[in-house]
Amino acid sequence: MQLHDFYLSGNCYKVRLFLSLIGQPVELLTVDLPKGAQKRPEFLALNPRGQVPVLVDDGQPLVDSQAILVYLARRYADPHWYPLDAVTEARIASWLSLTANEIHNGAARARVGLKFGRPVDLDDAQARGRQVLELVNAHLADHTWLVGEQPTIADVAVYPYLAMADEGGLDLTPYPHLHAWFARIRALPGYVDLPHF
Ligand SMILES: N[C@@H](CCC(=O)N[C@@H](CS)C(=O)NCC(=O)O)C(=O)O
Repeated sequence: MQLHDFYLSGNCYKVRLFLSLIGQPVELLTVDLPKGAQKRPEFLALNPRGQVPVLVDDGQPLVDSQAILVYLARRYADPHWYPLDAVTEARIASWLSLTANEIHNGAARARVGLKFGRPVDLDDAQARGRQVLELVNAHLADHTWLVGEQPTIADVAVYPYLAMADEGGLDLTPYPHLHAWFARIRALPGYVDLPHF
């Protein structure tokens, strides 16, 4: 199994974290995003979207961090990570969607603007980021994990960009339930630390 990876990417970290949590070895292949390696023909042949992460397993390329979590959970992980129950699956899907839309366009985009110097509407991204921080903090006031009684891929998908939201200029101090959840995730066996600049 190989992961086409960029260390500072939260989406790549998400996959590295889950692989480590489930004890699945992987070969990391760095894609040099600052040099535009993700737009070269050989990479586009693997992922026409021109983005990392890409997981290659049994010769099959799989793109998009949420899709990769689904694949890894179904194929390799203990069922609690992605239970086979229609309501639970739908609830997990809703958090994966939140990650791909509201978190991507909020906390993640603000971080890309401040840390990678990309042109973004910082005020808009931070406002979206704060909305999600408030939403997830409120949800966690009476939930240990985002869905159900055990950690699932929803926690793995949502955690990275919220835990790194300060790198997008968002103040994390007003969200005690988020901090308690961060601590529960960091205590999981196999946890690996967030990427640092
Ligand atoms: N929905 C995708 C988003 C992937 C994504 O935005 N990847 C970024 C790194 S975090 C990337 O490759 N950016 C380079 C580019 O778009 O040129 C996922 O969750 O994997």
